[in-house]
Amino acid sequence: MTDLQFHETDPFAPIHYVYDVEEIVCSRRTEYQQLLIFKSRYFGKVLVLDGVVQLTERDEHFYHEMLTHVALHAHPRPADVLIIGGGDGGSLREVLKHKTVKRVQMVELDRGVIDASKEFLPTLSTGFTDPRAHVLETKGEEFLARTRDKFDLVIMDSTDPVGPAASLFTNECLANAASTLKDDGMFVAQTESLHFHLDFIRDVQQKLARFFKIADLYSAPLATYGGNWWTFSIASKAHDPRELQRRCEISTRYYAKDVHHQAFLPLSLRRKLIDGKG
Ligand code: AG3
Repeated sequence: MTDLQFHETDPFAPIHYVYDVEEIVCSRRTEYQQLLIFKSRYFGKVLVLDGVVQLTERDEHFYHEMLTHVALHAHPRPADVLIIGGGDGGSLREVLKHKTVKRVQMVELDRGVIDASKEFLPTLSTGFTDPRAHVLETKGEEFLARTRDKFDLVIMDSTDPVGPAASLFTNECLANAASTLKDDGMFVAQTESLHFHLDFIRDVQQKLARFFKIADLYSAPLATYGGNWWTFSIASKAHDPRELQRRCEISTRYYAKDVHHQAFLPLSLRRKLIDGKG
């Protein structure tokens, strides 16, 4: 134990973690939120927004690889990708690993997160200098409501769906996400823990099923998010997200072909949890 500790105040989970802090790297108020980066001996640098841990250097690859590569491999040729949120750059870094990707539009409201990541999280923010990356500072739901661009893939890398991020999961916003996709487009969002947020996950799955041919759910083990059994809701207009359309040729630490298959909920469990049957 160190003398200095960080007590997480997660308004969306019935559990709160305490971290040993080695050093405060950055603590500042952005235009929208309180931003803290501290260093922990085990987790490396930890990014915290408004008291909630967003990522740690130790386990962020589980989250960012799984949020991005499942859809990127289930789509035959992802070229135009939209990332909503994700200002730390972790998702952007992963998306840019794919040579098929020609353009990534990131829509992040808080420039302060991008700036802090560029300054203090160099392993996350590598993608911002890539010529394929474009950043727009505006609200995700507003961008989706008015854009005329068409994408192969929409990725929602949001904070917990309480407060500002709640408006990304409304019927209206998800319908707009569906219409901004091409005919064989895919959508994926981080959707919290199966242990703690089942009602939220069910709600998102039911909404997605209205706007897409396929709505499905997969998970990844996260060390640092309350509930740990972390989910990603994926939806698709044509291709089955459980199937890989392309060989996995990129370098990853956790994502792999067999991880892709194994990550999806067994159908019997899905029926029970999401459809309330069986
Ligand atoms: N976005 C998901 C953060 C969830 C945090 N929740 C929590 N700790 N209870 C992370 C953004 C990383 N790019």
